[in-house]
Amino acid sequence: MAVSESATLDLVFKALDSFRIEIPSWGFANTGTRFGKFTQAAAATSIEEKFADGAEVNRLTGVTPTLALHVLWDLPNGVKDVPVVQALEKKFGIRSGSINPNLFQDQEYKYGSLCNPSEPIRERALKHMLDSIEIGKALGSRDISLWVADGSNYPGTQSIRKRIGWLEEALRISHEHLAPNQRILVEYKPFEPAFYHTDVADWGMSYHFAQYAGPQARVLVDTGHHYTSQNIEQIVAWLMHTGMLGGFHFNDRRYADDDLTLGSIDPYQIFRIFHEIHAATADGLKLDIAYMIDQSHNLKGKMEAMVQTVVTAQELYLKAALVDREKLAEYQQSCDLVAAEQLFRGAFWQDVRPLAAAWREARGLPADPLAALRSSDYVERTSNERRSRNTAVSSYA
Ligand code: RM4
Ligand code: MN
Ligand code: MN
Repeated sequence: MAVSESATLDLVFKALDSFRIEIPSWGFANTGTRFGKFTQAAAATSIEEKFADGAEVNRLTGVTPTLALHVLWDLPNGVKDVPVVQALEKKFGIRSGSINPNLFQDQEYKYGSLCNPSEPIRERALKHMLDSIEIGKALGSRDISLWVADGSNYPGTQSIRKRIGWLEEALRISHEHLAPNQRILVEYKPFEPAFYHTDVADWGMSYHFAQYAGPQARVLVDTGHHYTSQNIEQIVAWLMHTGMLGGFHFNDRRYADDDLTLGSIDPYQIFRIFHEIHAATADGLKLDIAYMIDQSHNLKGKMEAMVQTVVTAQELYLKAALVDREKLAEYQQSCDLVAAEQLFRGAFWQDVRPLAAAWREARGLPADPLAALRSSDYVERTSNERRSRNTAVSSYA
């Protein structure tokens, strides 16, 4: 093997060994659009089945050792459900990942949760935050991943500024309850379910709230939560520069929060984000980034979509790791635009699939996890087991 080839393999192994990505429990359950749900026979109908599916994705890919949990969907009895989850961790060999408070589906939250004008409702929402933090502590999970669905639909109907103050206060109190290893990640989203204003609409607002909360709070970037053609890698660069990048919710989008599978519309964008991260790491920035998938698949098979996503994430992470950053820095310095762009895009165009397969084989994993899933009987078996429980269809009206 030529020296440069073995140097490349070294780089590939280092990059893939260091990459882990969290999968969401809700990616395995029946979901849909606001017009209806389309059920799948193999969809997980319980927390146990979500753990089983998550463990199978980890068995096939080797890089998804944690499962993100949504409190009301997965721990409907709050902290009391922790032993159930711990038993499943043991049984299936994967751990609980980020804890996602659920502040959007209770009737009380019609006009908001932590930003609701009613003090008792805000207190109820805060209590849910504190319960979520306790769940995180009990499960030994680090991140509380907070998405606040609050906002308003009609101009003049809410005090935007009062609501900022209420959220600041809730985050400050929540932060006081964190264990030393815990973090709060503040997610932003420009619209939906509120369409006139959302209380945490963009990264600047998340940044402010995270800073206000305290030193263990960071910003969470959900790639689906941006307006069309927004430069997400620039946001990522800013958050790394200021030490405020906490993690990602990965998915792809054509319009907004479509939750399409990662890289299905614009793989180059994810490559560009990973490039910023590799470059910052090489420049010595201390980063602690939680890579998480936030997708719900209602057209593709859930297991297939998840495995496809994990493999795509690895490939894009790897392509970005292979950018010759020293050369690129020279071209950037001398403003040789064409050379810089050719080098950058050249890394994106490389077919890294054989390299990823070589890494998997060396690590005792299936060389092609998606093919391995398709040739296994996992989906057929779980379809047969779960079919009778997957018949309920809910409608929009
Ligand atoms: C939101 C947001 C949150 C996710 C919910 C289900 O749009 O992305 O992270 O928990 O969807
Ligand atoms: Mn999200
Ligand atoms: Mn979303």
